[in-house]
Amino acid sequence: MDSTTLLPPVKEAIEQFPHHFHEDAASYASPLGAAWAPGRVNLIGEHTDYNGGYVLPLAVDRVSAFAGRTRNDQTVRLWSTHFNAYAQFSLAGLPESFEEQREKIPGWARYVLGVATELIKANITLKGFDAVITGDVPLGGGMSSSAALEVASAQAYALFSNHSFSIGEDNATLTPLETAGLCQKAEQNASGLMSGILDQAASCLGQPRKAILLDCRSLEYRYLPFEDPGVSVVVIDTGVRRELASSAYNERRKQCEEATQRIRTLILENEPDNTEARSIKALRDITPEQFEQYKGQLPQILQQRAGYIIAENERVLQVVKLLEAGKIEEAGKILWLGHAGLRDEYEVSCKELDVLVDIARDVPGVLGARMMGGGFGGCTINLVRNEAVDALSQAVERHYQERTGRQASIDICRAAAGPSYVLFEN
Ligand code: GAF
Repeated sequence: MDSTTLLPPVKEAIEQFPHHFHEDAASYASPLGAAWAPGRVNLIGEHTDYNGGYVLPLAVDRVSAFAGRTRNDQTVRLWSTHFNAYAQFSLAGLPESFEEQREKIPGWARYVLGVATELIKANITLKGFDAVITGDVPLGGGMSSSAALEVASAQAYALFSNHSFSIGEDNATLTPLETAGLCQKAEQNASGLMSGILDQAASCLGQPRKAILLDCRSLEYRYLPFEDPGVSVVVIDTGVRRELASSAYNERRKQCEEATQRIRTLILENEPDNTEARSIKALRDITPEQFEQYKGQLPQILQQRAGYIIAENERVLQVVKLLEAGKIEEAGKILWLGHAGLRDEYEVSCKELDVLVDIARDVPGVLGARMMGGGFGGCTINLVRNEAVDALSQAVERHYQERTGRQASIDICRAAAGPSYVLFEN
């Protein structure tokens, strides 16, 4: 591969490798190689993944990248350009040694250790390697930097284990969704966030100019053309990072499970002949009509949580229909509704996210905006007519700092491919 065509973080990782790992090529078991995977945006379908519902993400043109060489032993040594720090762990003794090793390494390296652990649990043999990690997915910024890191790790293990296993569609050891599932478990074990599969699946399945409609229950997916040349996907980062976000996330997950159980019980008590109700496992299985009928018997908080999820799942299907009919303007309108639900019913927004969405609402040519990802910080996603991007950017510059005391940053993203790698000759 011509190195001039490589993505900037991949190039950077390749350039940085000799500065951080000094041994000469002869002491390694492979030539220099690089592996990378993208972050994601989610058009609609927030918090629906762990409720067995639908999501509509795209992988984006921002990646986490590894460049390195295979070692002759079972050690993994990493240098992170983001954190200016080394980390090291051993593949020997995994999965048993996972928890002990996790406590000894920094947070970012735990994802890489977590992925090794899941691969080894899946009976895959790995080799140690040295690598530099770079990336241009904003860290903790709502574009799934951690999923990008996990999926890039999986791709790096495949590459540096001399392809003892492969990731991909035809005849590969792991399909993209199997890889996503392993990376999801790695995320949960590394960070304690009981995440769904949205982020890792989007990273694994990415394709240029395509959105991915994923059914998180059946794991069936299909691609939707997403290439209106007149509309940009604009991501605006609030600059807010909240440490406690994962406990609130896990709490939402529990509330959804509780709401499901209660509604199921109510249906079974009131409709003894409704055999289908016995198979209700998640909010995904409850229709809007059933919810309307029984919601009055739920505690207020569960009513709100379940109401949001059931409506959001419907919103995904509406957006899909509208995009397929070429009605992007109408699709955009649904994003505003999604935000209102996340703010008022699911209560995972924050002042800064709400301010960004309010600012966007006042800019003509913004078709829709909403907070994206787990919430409590991170970013908003905005569908914006190209000619309105500058106006949005100016409006954010003018009003965001004044209303929040913070600085926001703006990015335009394009739908991009999933994980990949390159291996050089020497
Ligand atoms: C986070 C999680 F990791 C995802 O699984 C998903 O639940 C998302 O929040 C909310 O839609 O990114």
